[in-house]
Amino acid sequence: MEFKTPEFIKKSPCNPLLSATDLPYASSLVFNAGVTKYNGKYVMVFRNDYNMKREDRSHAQTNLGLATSDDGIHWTVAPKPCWAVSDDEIRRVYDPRLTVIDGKCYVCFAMDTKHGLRGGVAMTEDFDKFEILSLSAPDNRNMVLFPEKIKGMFLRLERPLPVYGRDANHKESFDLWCSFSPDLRFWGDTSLVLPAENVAYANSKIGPGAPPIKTKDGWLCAIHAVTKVEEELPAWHANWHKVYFAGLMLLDLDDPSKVLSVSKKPLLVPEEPYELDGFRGSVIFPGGMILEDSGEVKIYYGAADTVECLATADVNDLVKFAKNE
Ligand code: BMA
Repeated sequence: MEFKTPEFIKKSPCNPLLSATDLPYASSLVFNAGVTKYNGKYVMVFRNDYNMKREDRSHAQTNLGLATSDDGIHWTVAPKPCWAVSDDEIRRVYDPRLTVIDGKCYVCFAMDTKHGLRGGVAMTEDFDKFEILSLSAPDNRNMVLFPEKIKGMFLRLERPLPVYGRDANHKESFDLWCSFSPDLRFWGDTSLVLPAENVAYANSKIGPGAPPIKTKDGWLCAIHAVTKVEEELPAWHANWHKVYFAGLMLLDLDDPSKVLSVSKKPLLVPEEPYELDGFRGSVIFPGGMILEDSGEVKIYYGAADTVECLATADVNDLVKFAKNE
């Protein structure tokens, strides 16, 4: 399997944009951020794992941190974390994705609980108070919201983790689904969007990455796609055998449950030192995409579960790539 990030993608010379040493509070790993533009600023909510042993994050604690920026490249981290939940039932909230709809910022997040993994949607106006609007039944996560209602309904992509139901050849293979909601609380009309076996660079799970951006050719969506490999990959812990790529797909503008095309090759391939070496090397996990007026798209991604990074590309090149042209 020899993949390369395509030439039209520019990984930022400022990478990593954010790492543990940039935080004014306890931090071990800073990654898998959601990013959007809100009230004239770039806003990032990132995952911060702290209090961990270098080779073991199973007992690490997690909070969400806030950073703001005027250019989307240089970030100022707020003095304290913006969201942390942990009690008898909830272990942590993580992997946020941000979508602004009608002037309000919504955060999709994953939640580890004593009784399974849940995906949720919260609303915030100040990045200080987060009102949880809905939480899924276990196991489900990697939710992303579309930036507008479609035919009067909110829409989210999501990635359930079926353990018993998946057929024998695809036991550990999870797919990308979507659900509709009239109010962001009640979700239904769930359907399968993209099965993992339809992604050429995944032999394991896939999932939604960044919230979709609208183009004239369809909704442009980043996904993550996981390939298991024989050899052990560099990581701070033993026995790591997965490569996480970013890929792209286009969904129908009027009916986003319909896939128009999926890139046959990965969009972002782990190849830089900060992507290959870290808590889990070879992991690229996209969580935010911003379309600028110039046509540039900023793609934010967690690298190696250790740092937060940026890649840029022209929107037309991304659409062509998603269409395999
Ligand atoms: C996924 C999620 C992500 C993480 C990735 C690689 O299943 O847990 O938070 O970045 O694994 O470890």
